Amino acid sequence: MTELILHHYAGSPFSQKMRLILGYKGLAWQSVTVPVICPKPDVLALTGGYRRTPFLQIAGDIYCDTALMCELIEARQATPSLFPPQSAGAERLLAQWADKSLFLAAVSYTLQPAGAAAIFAGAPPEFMAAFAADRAAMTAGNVRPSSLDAAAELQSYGAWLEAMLSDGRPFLLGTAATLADFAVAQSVWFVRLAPPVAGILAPLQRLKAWFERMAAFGHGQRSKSDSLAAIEVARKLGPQEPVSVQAGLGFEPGDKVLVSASDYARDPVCGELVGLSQGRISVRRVDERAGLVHVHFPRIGYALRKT
Ligand SMILES: N[C@@H](CCC(=O)N[C@@H](CS)C(=O)NCC(=O)O)C(=O)O
Repeated sequence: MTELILHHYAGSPFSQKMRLILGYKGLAWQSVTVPVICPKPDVLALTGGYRRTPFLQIAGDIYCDTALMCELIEARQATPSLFPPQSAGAERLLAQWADKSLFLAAVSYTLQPAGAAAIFAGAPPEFMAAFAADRAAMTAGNVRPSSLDAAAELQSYGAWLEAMLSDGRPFLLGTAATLADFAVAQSVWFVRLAPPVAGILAPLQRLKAWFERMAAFGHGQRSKSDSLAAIEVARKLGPQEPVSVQAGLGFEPGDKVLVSASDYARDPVCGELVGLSQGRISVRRVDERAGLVHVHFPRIGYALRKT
């Protein structure tokens, strides 16, 4: 099987979601560390403009957004499943809430001054300023909750999660972990990275035990690589996954299109449409360094327009 290459960085919550899923599935993967802020020239060589973290590469196929990565990893390695039949689809709904509402509350709360000082301990003040400017540009036009608003949300969300575990079940939807557990775990993990503010979770003892069960899945077998090697892999192997444009969805194969996230970090990826289904968009592009690549996005959460 061609190698899984995860492009990520240590402090990224969505990356932590994927690292834990790779651990749960017992998969081997190559690790490429990407910059925390722009510029990210080696990221863009592969993605064509998508700057969010993480993304997953298999040969010359580039998978953006953890929602899509989870579907792909499940297709590659079905057990243990992220979508067990007994959860009856509830895991996707809960994961979407966690990826949006819980994540925004957790990050906005944790990055208040005392939390940010812990998260960025040892970083020079210029980096802190550059980080703030980068994220402000990335979320321009979005309203970010104040730390008090975020604290109020997080307290309620924490209580909801604690209630789900109140009957003694080990995981949020029952006896086995599902996608929902991993989506929630990334935010709990991020809050816990900042001890000065992590006390907000202290009353939630069932959530604490649940988090420890999640952390015990580990990160799978990780080996270190780098962005230049990953670009070379793409150039050498090219895209491998078959793609096709389904009829009746408003687009034709070969349409020149722009794809952009609909919430934040809306930098567009421009290319030729080679794949479209109810769940996925795939765009063909040629990069000077990476050669021919297919960049894949989930259909939900991404705007697709003809240029
Ligand atoms: N919906 C996306 C969200 C990813 C996301 O927001 N990632 C954060 C890091 S955890 C990010 O991209 N931050 C800006 C950056 O890394 O440049 C996903 O599921 O992958």
